[in-house]
Amino acid sequence: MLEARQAIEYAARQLGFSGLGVAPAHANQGTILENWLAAGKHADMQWMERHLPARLDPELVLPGVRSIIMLTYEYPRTDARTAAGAIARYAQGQDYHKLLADKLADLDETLQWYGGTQRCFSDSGPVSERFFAALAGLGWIGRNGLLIRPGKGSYCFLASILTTLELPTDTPMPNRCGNCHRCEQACPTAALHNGCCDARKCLSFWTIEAKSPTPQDIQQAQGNRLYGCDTCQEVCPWNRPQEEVYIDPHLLMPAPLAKLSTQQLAQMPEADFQAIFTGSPIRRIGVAHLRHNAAGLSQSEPSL
Ligand code: B12
Ligand code: SF4
Ligand code: SF4
Repeated sequence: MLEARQAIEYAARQLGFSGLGVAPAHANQGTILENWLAAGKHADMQWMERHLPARLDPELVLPGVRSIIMLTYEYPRTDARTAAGAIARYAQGQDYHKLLADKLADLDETLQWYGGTQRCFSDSGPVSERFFAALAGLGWIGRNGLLIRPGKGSYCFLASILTTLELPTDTPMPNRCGNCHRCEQACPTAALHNGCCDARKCLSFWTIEAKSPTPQDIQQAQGNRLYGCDTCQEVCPWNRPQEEVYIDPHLLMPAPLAKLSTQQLAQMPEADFQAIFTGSPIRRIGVAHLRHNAAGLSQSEPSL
């Protein structure tokens, strides 16, 4: 199946993916995820408990799966500030779920040509994307929990293609964090331990995923984070620009978003929210959560 692998590598490059690696589908993931869930570190993301069996056994996601193709897609590295506060770099432009789903559908077609049946995801299905990306030799899991690539750092989306084809696999690379602990030290809520993030403390969770109001101690640490948090990536020495990479212009911040003030956001009418955020990943949290985040900004000291 060398020919299929070469074809998919070529097609992925043409579609703008920056890296591709292949992992065997039936690798043992150990107990990290189970222990994380058992300790309640997923906060109120109940769907993670439901996904556990499929996360540990890709056969439940695609019967007959043999290989998992992991891909990286770069997002902007420059910070994403609005007049009100910071948006996580990955979320400043168009919604990557849709952008990558269309590209993954093209890659699916290429693999069908070689007789494969596929299921494709990017942050949209029960797949341990970081585990398989590391196993596919794309990088290592840093102490900030993210996949880090030598020369390119961690500012990338991961996408996965489960396929029934048996493709040549790649070799994992050693962890290069060394004695560095900058991410753990810089995290404003001490959410990082042993390469895992405790969502109950993580500002990314509270400003994006949480369904309940932010506890006061977390809100005090919010600083100028309007949506998501990049602190544990900003301090990582592997994210100092090294290689030039292609950045998809769809992922850059549109001008109307950059101009929004805290007051406009905190009082934003639903109709304005729909007009400004349709097509953005931020739309998913809804206007009430965005207003809540904006209110948190005005109550805390800037910290980025
Ligand atoms: C739930 C989730 C969150 C939660 C929980 C965070 C967490 N760290 O678990 C919240 C909402 C807080 C969150 C935040 C963020 N997230 Co998030 N998130 C996810 C999601 C959906 C599942 C992650 C998960 O299962 N966590 C639980 C832990 C225990 O499982 P795991 O991360 O898979 O860990 C495995 C590996 O660590 C592995 N492992 C550990 N050590 C080693 C060593 C070796 C050698 C190997 C082989 C494996 C290995 O074992 C674990 C079990 O399989 C993934 C998408 C996906 N389907 O995987 C995106 C994902 C991890 N998130 C992503 C991003 C970008 C972010 C943010 C940066 C967004 C932001 N700027 O605000 C932050 C970063 C926070 C952080 N430091 O992790 C990207 C990461 C890209 C990358 N370069 O790694 C992903 C992959 C989405 C995507 N497809 O692009 N996220
Ligand atoms: S995203 Fe922010 S709050 Fe979450 S672990 Fe990283 S630095 Fe800490
Ligand atoms: S900041 Fe240091 S410890 Fe954290 S992920 Fe980067 S290299 Fe590893």
